Amino acid sequence: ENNAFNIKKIENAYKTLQDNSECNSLLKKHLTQSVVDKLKYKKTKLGATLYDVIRSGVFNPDASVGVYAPDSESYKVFAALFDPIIQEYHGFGPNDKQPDVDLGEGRTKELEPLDPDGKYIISTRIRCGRALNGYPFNPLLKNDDYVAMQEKVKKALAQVQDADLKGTYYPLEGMKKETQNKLIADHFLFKEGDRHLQHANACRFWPVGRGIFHNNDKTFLIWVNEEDHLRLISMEQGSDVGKCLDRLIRGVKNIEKVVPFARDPHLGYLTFCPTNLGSTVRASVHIKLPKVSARKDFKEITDRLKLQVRGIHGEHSDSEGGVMDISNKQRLGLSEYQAVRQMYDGIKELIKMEKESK
Ligand code: ADP
Ligand code: CIR
Repeated sequence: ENNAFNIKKIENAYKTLQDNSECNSLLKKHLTQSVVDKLKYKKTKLGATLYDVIRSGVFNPDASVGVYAPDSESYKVFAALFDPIIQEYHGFGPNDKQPDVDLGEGRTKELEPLDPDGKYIISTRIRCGRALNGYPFNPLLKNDDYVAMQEKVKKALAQVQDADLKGTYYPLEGMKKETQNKLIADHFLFKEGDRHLQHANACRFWPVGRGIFHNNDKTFLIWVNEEDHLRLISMEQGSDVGKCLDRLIRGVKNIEKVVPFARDPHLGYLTFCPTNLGSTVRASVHIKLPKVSARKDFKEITDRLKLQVRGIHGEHSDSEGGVMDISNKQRLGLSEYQAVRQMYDGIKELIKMEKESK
């Protein structure tokens, strides 16, 4: 509710952020006094306020971005804050339009294995996010929504046709801690207790309605109701990006036949975090590049190639044994296929540099 108390919280949050010299988030940069004054009285139809948008980044000054959209309307109502953040993260302006869907069907063969000898790349993963039509994002979902959404998705998953994609849905509720921790350690399942998500009010009623589907080989997986309603994932050992993408495309097509996904004409597929809008694709490799990654200008190199570097256990984790997670950075303003290519071309270049370094 946008009462005096909520407005006070927004004003205090603004001061806290601006006074924190260690905070470098996009939220801090773009939440100016004039943006606060413009947005502090606003509310979406479902009742989300500016405080709900910025809460995560206020409690986590080390965030790189710091904002989430409680519902899709938030991207419009709070555009004065989201637009400059989206512009800076993706290079996508308020009048730009997400291109039509192009998953790369029929062209996956162009993406030959990046490292056929297996000298640098350990594994490849491509994921995309989807929202179910008619539901807001986590902070506004009720216990019953989680239950209903999980049921819908389970029904859809039971209709998967392709033999290699068929699998089982495992709800988090009732899962043995041991099983859960093993799935997380092996990179298959989302982690629990992410403080960025928790402070965004995204973990309410946990573990109700949360779970994971996977095929027998654990090469096609779907996360249900973690950060996004759905995360569809294709992953495998080695560097065959084309094969990995082909499997993801078939998975997406199998599911979208039965569940309608939320798509916006301007922003493309809708996601909870603005960094994932549009294509929603993060294509990554687990890779070792001892020489190139030791260079002082490694960050400049990856920035130029539009690549994002994460640690071995994903976002906000550290590298281990020299293994990094490197992916496309941009997701909005380019097609799904182009997002995969951003990773593919960049990694190709990094491997070339590694080979040429002394
Ligand atoms: P997301 O990719 O969904 O944005 P994370 O960065 O948290 O989220 O990564 C989720 C999981 O996927 C982590 O366990 C991470 O180590 C794993 N992962 C990411 N890329 C790869 C890869 N190329 N090979 C194996 N596991 C990967
Ligand atoms: C943050 O701001 O650090 C978290 N809310 C996650 C942001 C999305 N992740 C990313 O692209 N690094």
